[in-house]
Amino acid sequence: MKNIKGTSRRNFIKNSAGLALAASVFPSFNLYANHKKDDGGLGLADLPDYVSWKDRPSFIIHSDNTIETHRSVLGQTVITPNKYIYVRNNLPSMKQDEIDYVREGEFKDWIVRISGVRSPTIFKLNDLKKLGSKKIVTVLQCSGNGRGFFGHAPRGTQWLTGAAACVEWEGVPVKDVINACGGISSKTKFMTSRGGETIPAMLNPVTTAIERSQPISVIKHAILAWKMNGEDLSLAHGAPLRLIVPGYFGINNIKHLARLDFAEKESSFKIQRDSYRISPHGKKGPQYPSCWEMPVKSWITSPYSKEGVVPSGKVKISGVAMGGMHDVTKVKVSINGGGDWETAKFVGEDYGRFAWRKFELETNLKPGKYILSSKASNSRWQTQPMERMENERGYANNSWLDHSVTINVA
Ligand SMILES: Nc1nc2c(c(=O)[nH]1)N[C@H]1C(S)=C(S)[C@@H](COP(=O)(O)O)O[C@H]1N2
Ligand SMILES: [Mo]
Repeated sequence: MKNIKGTSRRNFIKNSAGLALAASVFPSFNLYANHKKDDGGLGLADLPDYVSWKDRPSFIIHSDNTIETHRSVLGQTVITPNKYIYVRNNLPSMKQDEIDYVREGEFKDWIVRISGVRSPTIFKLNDLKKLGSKKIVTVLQCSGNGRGFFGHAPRGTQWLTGAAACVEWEGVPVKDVINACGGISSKTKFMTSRGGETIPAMLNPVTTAIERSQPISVIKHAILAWKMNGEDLSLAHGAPLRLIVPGYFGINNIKHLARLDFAEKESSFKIQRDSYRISPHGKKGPQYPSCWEMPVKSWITSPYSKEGVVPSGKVKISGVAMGGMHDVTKVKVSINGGGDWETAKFVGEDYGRFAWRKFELETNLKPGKYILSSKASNSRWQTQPMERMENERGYANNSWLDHSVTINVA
């Protein structure tokens, strides 16, 4: 059996100081064996101001714009409370004064330009809200979640399991917006959305702006959301309006939504054309698949490092499982690195196919070392693979082996 990935020399050098400190605080720090980037919420850095309202101990801070939720924090509840939700910004998050600047303009409100429809329209947020609203629960997950387990240290944030959350959104269905604009042509193949971040004048928007396209089929479920878990969207998560494309990777869920377009072609902006492509090592370009639909995936959230050594006897193994585009129907758990599998039971609420579910398996463990793994399947018989799909930028990792955890039972 293949060993769970060790840490590259590069990461080791970067993190050895934090590790030494961590080891002195948690004597059982060896549980972090394959998670060396995890500072365990020890407070090695402060949260940046725009997310200072979040719960610091629950995060691994990779940078001001890449903040990951600790493994053991997810799955305590099905829906992830806002203060525990990861943050990822390609461009710095919009500031309140930038949003106010739009609001103080001609329309006296946040505006979204809808084009590629029969009657192109500039909507004020307040008027959008009058078109109707619905709630939907989805998994929000960065395409690079699990990148830290790849063997070739792909460029980008070394996310482990915590660039993911399960969130209830509230907003207007995109279909209702299209109808209010007189509909779209039958030739339409893509929906393209753009974030409202101010692009400095010396930069070319084509290479810097956040603009993403998805196949037009996404309008079946997509919404323009202004609420996240019952609260108005925060600056960090895309105030005041955000596109939600259920089942699609995080990057398609455009924050600070400023434009929505319908067209025959996908966007030619760099972030759509060249970035977020699942390409073989050393290759890139628009001919490779875009980070769109998320695959079936699960991972164990407890028992995990924070508890230190796990007492022997009855142990409850739990985690989260998502079906991608289809309902998650089954999760199997192994305590011996994938040698034998037992079916876990789902617990907690079922919020539908785009949410994740919590699973649990109770078992008796004698003292020793165990490799815990989980493997999910969905209603289309798609099952989490043992191996990740190798790719240059380390996207879409759903390997059960990579996401396994080692525990010491005493
Ligand atoms: N406007 C805008 N939308 C964006 C981004 C961004 O930088 N700007 N980042 C994307 C990426 S890569 C991810 S993973 C998610 C992160 O959402 P969160 O910060 O609310 O967790 O937002 C996506 N939407
Ligand atoms: Mo992302």
